Amino acid sequence: MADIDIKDIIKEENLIYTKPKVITDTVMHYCPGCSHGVAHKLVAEVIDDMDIQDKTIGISPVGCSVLAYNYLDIDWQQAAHGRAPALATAAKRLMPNHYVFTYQGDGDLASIGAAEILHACNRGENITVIFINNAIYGMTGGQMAPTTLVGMKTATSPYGRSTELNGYPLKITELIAQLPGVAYVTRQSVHTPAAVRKTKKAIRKGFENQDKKIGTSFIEIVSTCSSGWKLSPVKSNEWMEEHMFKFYPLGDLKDSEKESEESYKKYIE
Ligand SMILES: Cc1ncc(C[n+]2csc(CCOP(=O)(O)OP(=O)(O)O)c2C)c(N)n1
Ligand code: SF4
Ligand SMILES: [Mg+2]
Repeated sequence: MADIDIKDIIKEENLIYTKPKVITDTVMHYCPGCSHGVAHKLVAEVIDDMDIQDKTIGISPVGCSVLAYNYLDIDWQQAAHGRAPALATAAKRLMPNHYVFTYQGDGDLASIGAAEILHACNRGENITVIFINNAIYGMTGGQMAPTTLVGMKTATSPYGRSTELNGYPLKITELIAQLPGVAYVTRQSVHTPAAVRKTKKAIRKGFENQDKKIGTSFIEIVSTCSSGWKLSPVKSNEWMEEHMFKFYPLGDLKDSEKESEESYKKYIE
């Protein structure tokens, strides 16, 4: 067999995978098994594929993904806890030709920022929202979030979430889907290659909807928090499939590209 030099193999035309251009070389701080890293990569791939690196503005939250601005080489604003939709509103209105997205955890979006997200979506702001629902406050040590499942143990519900004491988990995505200003609502995950592909498609659609000016796009990613859940990465995925997907089923909740007027009519009837 003829000798093959490594340089003959490592060639542009033989490349089957490469890191998205938009992802920086900074080492991510996320725990092993955390969904944030995969979600970041998908946002970066969409920005690469659409060739919009120089006209994308991300609004990062407070939470484990507060440092998202270190990992994606685009313009960023960092919002106070829960206030990303308000900041995104301002950025998009001032720079309507830019693609503006928020990236928010469930504590950020569904708890302290519940008012901001509902009003921004109800106004139909022309932005994309990426909602990382891991059912816990990951960054601050695993406290209960509005999205924590009934019976789920967290630092502040050590015996499991009790409906009597803590009420029911909030399906904020279902609430948002009812708002006439919202064009597209979907719930996805990133636990398998197939799920990753679907989520990427959803994020791309969310970004492309900004060109169509049809209202807010809202993409929930049901996610793992291996550290907060105190499970290994593999067990976290299994636990998510078994418990999270039952309460937060995957799929599209709304795709009203053609139905915006119709949905408003139904709303006022
Ligand atoms: C105004 C304000 N209130 C509370 C906090 C404390 N805090 C920081 S992150 C966080 C929760 C983060 O949870 P989540 O948004 O679900 O993100 P995750 O870390 O799970 O990705 C809280 C309560 C804060 N930084 N600012
Ligand atoms: S604490 Fe949870 S959400 Fe935060 S980086 Fe670790 S696994 Fe991810
Ligand atoms: Mg969280």
